[in-house]
Amino acid sequence: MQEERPEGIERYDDPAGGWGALRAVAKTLAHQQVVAQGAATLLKANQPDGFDCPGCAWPDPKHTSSFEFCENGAKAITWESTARRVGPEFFENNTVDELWTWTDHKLEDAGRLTTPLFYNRSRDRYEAIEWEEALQIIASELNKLPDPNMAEFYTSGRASNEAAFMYQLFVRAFGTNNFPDCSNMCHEATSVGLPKSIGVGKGTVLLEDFDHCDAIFSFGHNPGTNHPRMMTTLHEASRRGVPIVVFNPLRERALEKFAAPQNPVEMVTLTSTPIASAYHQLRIGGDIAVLRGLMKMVFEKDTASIRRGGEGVLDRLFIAEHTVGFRELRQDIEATSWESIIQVSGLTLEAFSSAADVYIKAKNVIVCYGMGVTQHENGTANVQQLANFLMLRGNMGRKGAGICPLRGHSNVQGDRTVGITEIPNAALLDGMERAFGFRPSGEKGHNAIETIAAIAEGRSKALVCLGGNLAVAMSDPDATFQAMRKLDLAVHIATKLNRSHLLLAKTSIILPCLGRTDLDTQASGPQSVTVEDSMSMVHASRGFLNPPSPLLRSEPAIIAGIAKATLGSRHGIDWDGLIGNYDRIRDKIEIVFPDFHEFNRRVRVKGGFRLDVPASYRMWKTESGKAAFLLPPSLDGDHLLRDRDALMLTTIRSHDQYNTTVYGLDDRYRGVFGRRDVVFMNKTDLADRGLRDGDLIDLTTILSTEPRKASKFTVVEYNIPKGSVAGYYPELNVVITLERYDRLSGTPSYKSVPVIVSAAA
Ligand SMILES: Nc1nc2c(c(=O)[nH]1)N[C@H]1C(S)=C(S)[C@@H](COP(=O)(O)OP(=O)(O)OC[C@H]3O[C@@H](n4cnc5c(=O)[nH]c(N)nc54)[C@H](O)[C@@H]3O)O[C@H]1N2
Ligand SMILES: Nc1nc2c(c(=O)[nH]1)N[C@H]1C(S)=C(S)[C@@H](COP(=O)(O)OP(=O)(O)OC[C@H]3O[C@@H](n4cnc5c(=O)[nH]c(N)nc54)[C@H](O)[C@@H]3O)O[C@H]1N2
Ligand SMILES: [Mo]
Repeated sequence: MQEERPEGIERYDDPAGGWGALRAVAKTLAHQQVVAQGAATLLKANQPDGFDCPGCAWPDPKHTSSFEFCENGAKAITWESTARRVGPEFFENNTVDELWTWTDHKLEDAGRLTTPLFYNRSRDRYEAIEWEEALQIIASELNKLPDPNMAEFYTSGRASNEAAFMYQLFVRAFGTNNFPDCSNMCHEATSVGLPKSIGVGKGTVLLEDFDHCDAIFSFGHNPGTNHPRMMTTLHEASRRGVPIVVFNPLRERALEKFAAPQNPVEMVTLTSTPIASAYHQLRIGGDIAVLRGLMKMVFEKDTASIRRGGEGVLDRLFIAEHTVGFRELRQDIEATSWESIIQVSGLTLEAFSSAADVYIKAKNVIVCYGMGVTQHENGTANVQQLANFLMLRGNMGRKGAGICPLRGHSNVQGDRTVGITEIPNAALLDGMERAFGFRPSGEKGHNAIETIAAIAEGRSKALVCLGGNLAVAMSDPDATFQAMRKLDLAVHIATKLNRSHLLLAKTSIILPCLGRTDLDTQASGPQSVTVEDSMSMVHASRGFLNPPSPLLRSEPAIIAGIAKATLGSRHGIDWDGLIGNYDRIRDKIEIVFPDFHEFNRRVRVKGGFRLDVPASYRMWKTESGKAAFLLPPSLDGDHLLRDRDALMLTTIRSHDQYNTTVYGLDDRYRGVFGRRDVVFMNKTDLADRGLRDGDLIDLTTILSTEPRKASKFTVVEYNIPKGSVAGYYPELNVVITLERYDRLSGTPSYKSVPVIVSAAA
């Protein structure tokens, strides 16, 4: 009997990758009308003289590789290099009021922006404006503010090092540290959590460490969709017999089995390689419980080994020589009951025992993790417990072992490195003084959450966005949209139209910029920019396509334009000189951040260079000078959920989206086609609520002062642990209230939202 499923929900039994991935790319190329040019463009991605793929921050084998096929990289590139255009006529035909009713997909799919735009309220239309006039309006609005701290300067992680550095220079010269950043919604828990543990807020492994590891533990990331080139690494590791232990509430297909499109045998024989050696479906938000359980199991096995006259299973030398806090941690973990660990994590004692055996048996272990770990109220603690777990056996700072956060945007890590931070340290201020002869303010500025609060309360009146789609990416669109409409000035530097641009301020301006794939020509000729990947490798990126319109400017040039108009000759910065040749920007970066010594020379070496990560050679830049075992939070909070009959909601990316950019409506590997208005639920949870597969439901937030509701989603019976629900970002951001975020890092709790699920009203 054919089982009856909701519309658009199908079984998907194939491996990830394979022919399905090739077919998807052909379809994307056709849709964006870039077949001829597009195919050639793809071949330039991540090549020594080509551009850095804007798809993700996974490194390349020295950026010298032969072409690596990547379905979602191809989507990101063709989405940018589309033949579609959004010019003045587009806005003549569509009022902002009409555009507001368009979907996020349709807005961006309209094509590349071609001209600076100024919003004309009397006609409710964006209209073309000359660059100089736009820059003068922005300058006069910014200079009108009684206090520079009333302006907010957002960065999305696609900006190059050069653009980000120019931006922080301008903003600091203007006089504020208000730097909300996409990183605040992403890996801030890593940037804040790891320095306390190991003295650096970045990953410690290099790509070649994967060739030497004996086990990989994967927590809360979905590489088949979000870091597809990582599948090459996991595929190789699996074929080498390396166990890959996965902790993820959903059975992500690419973590189960993968057919490498570059492997002719798998392609022709329709076979694939298993990826996970063990797959543990923990409850959403259960990572602290899982890590407590894993460490408790390691301690029990250690005690047992010593009782038998063995040496134990811990790396006692490493712990004694390199760490502090071990005894307190062990005590705390051993005092946690198995009962609570099992209840909160949703995993069995046997699961913990087998995972601990893999961990103990392996000489070198790498832990990889993504948003499933960071986007929780205890996101920072989650990251720190991963470090604890690794350090029990000295898996930090040696070949084949370490921690590997999977960064988001292709240069989100680099933007931070070159000064996008709301909390400048003394080294940064000293560096700026050395390079530019003025000392910027050291006062703490706003992160993303604080920015929205400041705008909502009228304390901030101007917002400049270097890319991104802040309003849609943030929690609670009701509150966020309302806030943004109260601004005096909104400026968006962007490649494509999105909803944030339609949240009108008194003065609204859109400035169209070049993308990664576009040729950037300045006074001295064609320019390269630089980016830093997830493994702290810095390399050059050069676009080569003819820009979509002669009016477009590069991001660094736009920032210099705003700076010159706003600051005039203040601080005597030669804005035009810096833009004329980006080598000069890099010379300044090198003065501010000595880690970039000989920047221009080293970035011209094939493959680029690595920034210093002291923890990767066991140098701990912490307060104590040692790596620190830090105590995890307790598991007590969990009863709040059970008492209220609530479920924990997580929000995830589909296979056809890039953050708020929705390429299409399919989520192939999860068997969802042509729709995104679904939530995944466990069979028992459905039955308990008298619900059936395909019913319409509402989700209501609890444990927040102002509850929010998401209405009329279709429920899909799914293989997900009891007590857990999952659905798509950004559609479900409506139920994530602004007050739910990690107090240590400011990261919104996008992946643990307590909700009540009921039949749709
Ligand atoms: N194609 C594509 N590539 C991208 C992006 C994109 O949108 N599209 N976005 C880029 C950006 S900015 C980022 S940050 C990364 C994001 O990359 P990922 O971190 O892979 O992104 P997500 O889809 O948010 O979710 C990750 C996984 O966490 C799991 N998860 C959910 N809740 C929990 C939990 O409580 N515990 C655990 N252990 N796991 C959980 C989900 O099931 C999912 O598999 O990718 C980057 N690359
Ligand atoms: N519920 C929920 N919310 C989330 C998340 C989640 O997992 N769940 N994830 C969070 C995460 S990890 C992140 S990183 C944020 C993402 O937040 P953002 O980085 O703000 O959002 P994006 O969707 O990546 O931004 C897309 C826009 O960037 C612009 N753009 C694209 N390329 C370029 C370029 O080269 N230059 C310029 N100037 N503009 C460009 C285009 O106009 C496009 O519309 O969302 C966060 N929000
Ligand atoms: Mo991200």
